[in-house]
Amino acid sequence: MSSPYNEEAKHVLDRILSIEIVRVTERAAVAAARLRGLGSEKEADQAAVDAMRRELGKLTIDGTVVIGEGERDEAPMLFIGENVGTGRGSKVDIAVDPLEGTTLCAKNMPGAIATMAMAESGTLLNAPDVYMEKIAIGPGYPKELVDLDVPPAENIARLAKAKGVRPENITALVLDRPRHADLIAAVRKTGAAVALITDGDVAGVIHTSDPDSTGIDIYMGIGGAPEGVLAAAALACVGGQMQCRLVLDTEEKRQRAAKMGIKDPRKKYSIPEMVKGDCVFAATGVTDGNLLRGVKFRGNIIETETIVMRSVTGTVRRINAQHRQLEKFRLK
Ligand code: VTB
Repeated sequence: MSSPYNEEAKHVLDRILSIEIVRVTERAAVAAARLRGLGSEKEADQAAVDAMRRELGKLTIDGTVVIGEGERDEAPMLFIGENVGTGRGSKVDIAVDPLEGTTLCAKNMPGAIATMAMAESGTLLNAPDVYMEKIAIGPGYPKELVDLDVPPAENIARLAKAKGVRPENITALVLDRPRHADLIAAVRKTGAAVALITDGDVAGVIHTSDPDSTGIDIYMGIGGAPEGVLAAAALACVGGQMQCRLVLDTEEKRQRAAKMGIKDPRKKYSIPEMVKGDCVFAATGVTDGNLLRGVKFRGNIIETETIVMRSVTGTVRRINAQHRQLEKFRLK
């Protein structure tokens, strides 16, 4: 009989890596936080990208970016297909959003994070940078309770029934966009409340995993596909359901998706179809938010808060770090 240790050893993503990736999101968050409130989305994003890439380069992995800053011709760094890490060690897929919520950071508004996920090679959905329809609820509900193809009111009714409450006691989180006007109206008509966010739907989806503390029962609407895969990686660790569908509404997008191996452009993906193997997920707060505190600069000390999760065990850690700005420890 194999010992638990041997069982563990079979997993490609060893436990050390799940701590190592914290450094990556910490460095990206600190770099972006230095540019908080300066009104420059691009610069803040670039600082986070540079820092993340530098730290990824130190990891003992043979990594390939599958969710990144864009496709090769439009992104000089962390483009889809780029190899990262030392080249030795486990072969892994990497999903990054070095600054999720560039506008939130540029305007110093709540909820900007630096985030990444790492998974066994070939197990993360390779999604093009297009929109994605998303619906997500927390753990403990019957399988396939909610569905992208049923009307919003029906999803709210099903969720309320399963939770044993009235629709009035349900809160849906939605990105505040004109494209969601009908969705928002339909949800409100049921009596359910709509909480709106201006950006940041990775954190938005994660909110559904702990409704008692976040007050969010369901995430609904259309956001970025890369953010969708990152959120799916987080839910793969903490539990919960998510259903997603790429918005491939032009021939050009369908061709780009086909090149990434997507055969059925209308496919609805569940979490295990987006994240097929073991994964780890980490996010560090850039600005203060419900999920994470932002970076604090206190004299010679920089404080960060990171959440890191691992799907094999479902462990969720919060890591509060103090980075000392002594010459020998200086964060670059
Ligand atoms: C979301 C959100 C991001 O983009 O995915 C959203 O999570 C979707 O795109 O933070 P639009 O802004 O075009 O609606 C962001 O807001 C920015 O990348």
